[in-house]
Amino acid sequence: MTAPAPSQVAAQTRRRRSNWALPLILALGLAHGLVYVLLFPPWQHYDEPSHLEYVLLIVRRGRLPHAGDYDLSLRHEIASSMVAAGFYKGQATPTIDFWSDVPPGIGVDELVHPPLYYMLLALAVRPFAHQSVEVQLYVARLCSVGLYLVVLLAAYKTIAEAFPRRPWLPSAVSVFLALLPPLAGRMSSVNNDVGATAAASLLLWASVALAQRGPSARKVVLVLVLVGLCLATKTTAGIVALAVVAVLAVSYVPRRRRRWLWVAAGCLALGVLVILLTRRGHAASWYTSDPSGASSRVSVQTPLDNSSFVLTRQGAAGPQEILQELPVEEGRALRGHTVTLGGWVRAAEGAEGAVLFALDEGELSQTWVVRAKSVWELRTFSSTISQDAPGLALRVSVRGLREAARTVYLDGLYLVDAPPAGEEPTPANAMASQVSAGGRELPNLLRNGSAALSWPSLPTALGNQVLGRSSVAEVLWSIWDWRRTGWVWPNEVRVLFRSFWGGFGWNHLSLPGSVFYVLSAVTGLALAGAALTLARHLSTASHAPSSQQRIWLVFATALVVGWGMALVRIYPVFVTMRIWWPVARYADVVIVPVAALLCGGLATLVPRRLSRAAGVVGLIGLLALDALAIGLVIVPYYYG
Ligand SMILES: [Ca+2]
Repeated sequence: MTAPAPSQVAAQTRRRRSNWALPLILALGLAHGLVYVLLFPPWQHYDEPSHLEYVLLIVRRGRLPHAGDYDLSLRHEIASSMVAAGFYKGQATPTIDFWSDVPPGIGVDELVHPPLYYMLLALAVRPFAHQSVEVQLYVARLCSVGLYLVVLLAAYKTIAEAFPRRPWLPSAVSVFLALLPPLAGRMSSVNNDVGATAAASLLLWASVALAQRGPSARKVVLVLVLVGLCLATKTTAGIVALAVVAVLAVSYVPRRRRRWLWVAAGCLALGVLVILLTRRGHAASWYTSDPSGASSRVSVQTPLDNSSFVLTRQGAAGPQEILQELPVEEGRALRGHTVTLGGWVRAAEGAEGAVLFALDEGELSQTWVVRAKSVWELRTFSSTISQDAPGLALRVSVRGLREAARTVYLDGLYLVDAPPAGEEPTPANAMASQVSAGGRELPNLLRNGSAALSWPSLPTALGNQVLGRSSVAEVLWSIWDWRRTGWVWPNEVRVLFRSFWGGFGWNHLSLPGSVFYVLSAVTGLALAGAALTLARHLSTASHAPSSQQRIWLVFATALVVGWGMALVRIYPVFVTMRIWWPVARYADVVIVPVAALLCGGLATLVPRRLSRAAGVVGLIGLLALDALAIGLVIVPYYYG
């Protein structure tokens, strides 16, 4: 008989340790999750009322609801419970009219989401269907806590599989996830992000196991089933899953053939680029959401040149509305000023009718309806901008207008920082970059007022796909329009950072500002450590087994896609409409790689002999963060 090899002994020790570590961590997560279930009064998480409404519609009807669906009595129950639970603390409380057929508002419609998470909760809530909506809410929250435990289990197993030479890392990562206060808050709420996080974490576990041990029919089927599960839960999880599986699949293409794959991918990218750059239908700097494939720009002879904007009532041959927002500081510089705006207007032969000009200043909007005739006419309006305008946008539209023009052409659209003079201001050149008014030339504050320039446009089927709240085309244009939108980045990164470490409820509760200085330092160190590990890994990458490289690839793909999607959600940026600052919850689907990055990164910086002490410090730090969150933020706000 031979003695077991040292590696086998180590593996046995690890197994023995994991035997008690994992149940303990799950118990910790359960206890923490339950504390957060009880800590938050009903409806106090992101869109919790409308997420629960989805569940209860399934329970009451025994079938899936469709977008825009509602049950009047259910709405009344939820809305009155919100009032009773102090939902409108610090704001005007709406009165619920029980005799009205119009359902009271309880938040944004969630019925557009895939149903899997809601179906799961409906199964659990069904036995309590005769109880009050609050009881049903708490039952649903308990299901979410169950999914929280799934995430902790998946995290432990994923990291154990991925980094067998770091036996302490699975515990560190899963304890971090079990104790991170905002995550415990979100994972104990009713929200499909909870289901998405669980589904995506399971998929990452299966993908890492496949990468580590090599593919087998059973593993491949499991991964594909989990991709389906992600897609059926939430788009964010589905996109991460598809990206991870695609990258994993490519990594199994033999090296020689992979070169051809790169060539093919390069050709495809080039093709897409050519299509983007040649399909230049849309007028640059002008936004339209309907239908984004229909061009806002046509060749029509105008008083200035032969490029014209076009609007059509049906939105078939052209959009129904175009809009341009000034860069924030330019719009705000006009506060209190009287501006003059206008442009050339003509309807197509036999398509005469109304067209609306609007100057949007956030809540306020100044509008003018004019009749477009079959000859070119110059229209001029003026308005004084309010002192508190958040920004300024010009909109021209036939949408929803009575007797709207069927097809209307526009050119030389302008906005100048001057009150109307005696003589009508006129675009002074073909580009409409200058406007002559009262014997002088003023700069046109609108870009591309003559529709002379164009933006790349997408095929309608792709451009009209909805990403979050807006179309793919709008998102791409606004990224392209970085001069106007680039200012959001520093603020956006700050919002993501703060909501990750210390945002609660609807992100209306936050840890005190000073705590974030410490957290910035911790995050900075962790990222530096992770970068160091990555550099070391890359310098020895050719020696590393390919399974290890695949695991890095899976994690890197998940991180880039998960956080990339969260960042892109800010687009399109219009200060004259509401800006929805994306919060860290949108990246929860990749919370396991994030925790691995932070814990692993910090550990890299600690000498091996101090690692146990560092672990204890980390644990104390997390408990302190939790104590601060509960004692300084959550309890004083709800129970103070
Ligand atoms: Ca023109």
